[in-house]
Amino acid sequence: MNKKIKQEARQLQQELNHHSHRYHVLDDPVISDYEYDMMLKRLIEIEEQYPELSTPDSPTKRIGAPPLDSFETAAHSIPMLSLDNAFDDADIRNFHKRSVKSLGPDDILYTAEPKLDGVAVELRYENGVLVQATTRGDGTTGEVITENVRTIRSVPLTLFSKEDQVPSLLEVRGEVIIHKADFDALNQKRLEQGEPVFANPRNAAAGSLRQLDSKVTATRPLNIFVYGAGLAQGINFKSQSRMLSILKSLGFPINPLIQTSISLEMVLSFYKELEKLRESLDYEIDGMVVKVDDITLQKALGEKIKSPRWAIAYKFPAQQKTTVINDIQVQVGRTGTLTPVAILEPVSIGGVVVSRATLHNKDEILRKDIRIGDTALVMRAGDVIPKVVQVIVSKRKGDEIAFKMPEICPVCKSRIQKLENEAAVKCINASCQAQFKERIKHFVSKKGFDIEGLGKKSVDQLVDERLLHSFADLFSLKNEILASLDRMGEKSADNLVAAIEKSKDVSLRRFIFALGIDHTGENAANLISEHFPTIEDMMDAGKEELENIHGVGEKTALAVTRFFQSRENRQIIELILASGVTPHNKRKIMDAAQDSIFLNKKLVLTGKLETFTRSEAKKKLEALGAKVTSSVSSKTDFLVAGKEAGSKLAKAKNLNIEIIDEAELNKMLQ
Ligand code: I6G
Repeated sequence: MNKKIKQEARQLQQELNHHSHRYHVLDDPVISDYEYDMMLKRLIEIEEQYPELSTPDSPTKRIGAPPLDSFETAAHSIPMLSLDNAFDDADIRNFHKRSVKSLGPDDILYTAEPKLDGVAVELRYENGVLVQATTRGDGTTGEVITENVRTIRSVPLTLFSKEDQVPSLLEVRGEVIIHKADFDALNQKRLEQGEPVFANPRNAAAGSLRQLDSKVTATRPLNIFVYGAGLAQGINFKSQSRMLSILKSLGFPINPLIQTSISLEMVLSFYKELEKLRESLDYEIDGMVVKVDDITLQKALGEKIKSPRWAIAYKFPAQQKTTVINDIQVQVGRTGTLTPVAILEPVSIGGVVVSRATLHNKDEILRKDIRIGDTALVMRAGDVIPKVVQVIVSKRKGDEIAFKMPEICPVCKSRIQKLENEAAVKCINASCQAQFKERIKHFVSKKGFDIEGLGKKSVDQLVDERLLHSFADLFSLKNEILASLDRMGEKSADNLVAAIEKSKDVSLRRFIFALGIDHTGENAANLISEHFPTIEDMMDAGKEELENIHGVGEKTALAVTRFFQSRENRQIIELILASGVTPHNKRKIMDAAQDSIFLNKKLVLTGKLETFTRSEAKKKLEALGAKVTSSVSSKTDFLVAGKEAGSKLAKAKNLNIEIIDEAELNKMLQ
């Protein structure tokens, strides 16, 4: 192998790790997804040809390794203790008093952080490279989950450190979490695929980390925040706050809400602030962790058998309450699935009144033995739909009624069917109004056409008023008719029509997702859209072609082909396209970029453009693989000079850079 290839591989690995950190940790990418994908593609090619260059810290390791038969275990160098709990301010004041009594001065400074509701892990870096990741386990010994943790994009595979400052050993501790929105999408996908749903984001994170096949873990939206260190050699931390800033500079994600070096009173007010913030955070927290900041003081306070004396968890009140199940109703979903829903005696949980809870399916009701009239423990967690945790059997009076799944659809009254190997039962009447309403809601939802102002009630109203008979009707709704509806008015009607018009510029990915085809959630829609340049290509594809797309399963392939076999569905899509909907596609853009003259070229735009705005031009050029920057340098390949171009034009001339005007640009774009 020549030296050049070796160098190229190392450089790609370093650059990709750097850009992955900018994207997943700093949320500040400086290159396009396309550029990243192209670099990764090249690295995969090299590593396939020269496997010896595929080092443990190579970004190609993010996609998973061959499956394991079982997990090995490893002892923690320093036990991962648990935390004592505090339940009110008095408990925290007592914690402070005990610390003062032991240490002397009463002006102890603390660090306070949100207590993430995830899975604790330890990451071991030797000479700056991630070599092992373990679960907390029983605190002394954990399971080795290195390959799974390598797939988490926000975990650095190598530490960001100057060569002479890399710690010879560093164990970092943190919490693996799944964001609420990602959790909802994951569960939605599992429901669509007939798999059991995860109870909460923590369970989903734990289940994902315990996969023997790391390729499965790689498909789960895991994230990490780190909060501390285990054994460390060649690096010294003076305080908790210094440790956090050093860990941040080494490339680890640190929770941005953490408060460092604060007084006891500030700790208590931060707790109140966190309680208020909790609902709006996009990940789940169940309290706050308070730590004595100075590590010399931490050492002086020491540890008990199971928990440190220098830290404590101030828990939030439980998000669970008991209430009575007044009824169990059956809701019809967009694919016809009947979902039983508990109608609850309204109860306030964490400041929100809860009156319904999902029961998922009849097997779940049987498993939990849920009956109408039962007193039940109900849980609400963030944005997740409230659910019944368990019934309190001791509160039964004997008049509770067992639930029976109806044999006909509660809305259209047609017969229902139980599908083989699935817990769900379905209304199979394709023109069931309840299904149709849900399909429209899905079509216009945020992840679909994202039509602002078209909420659930408005969809029900439009269907009830017989203004919608298919997706295509949405695009011919008229202001005057909408304005005459109850609770609408002229202004809302105009806004709605404008929002519908805006939604016509939609990605192929969203278009496919919006169609609500069975087993075709966001992920499948994305994979399919990357494969087919246009919707027409997708409509004409056979099951085999769809199945051959990596990540698309048989069920999805079958559902998609069935969907497009229907003449009615094809006609609806044709009508949608005829109304001006233009699905655009990354694959098409990537194909176009492959042979574009702008690929990897650096461009600067200056002066006034007439056929498009500066940002439109930038978008177009970037889609073709160009990098558009704001200042001219010797590295600039082209300067696009519009009318009244000034100093940039002069500089480009000076540097002998190729200058093109708007007409030429248009020609080149074509
Ligand atoms: O900062 C922390 C967050 C979460 C912790 C912690 C934790 O457990 C899940 N546990 C300990 C023992 C310490 N800090 C010191």
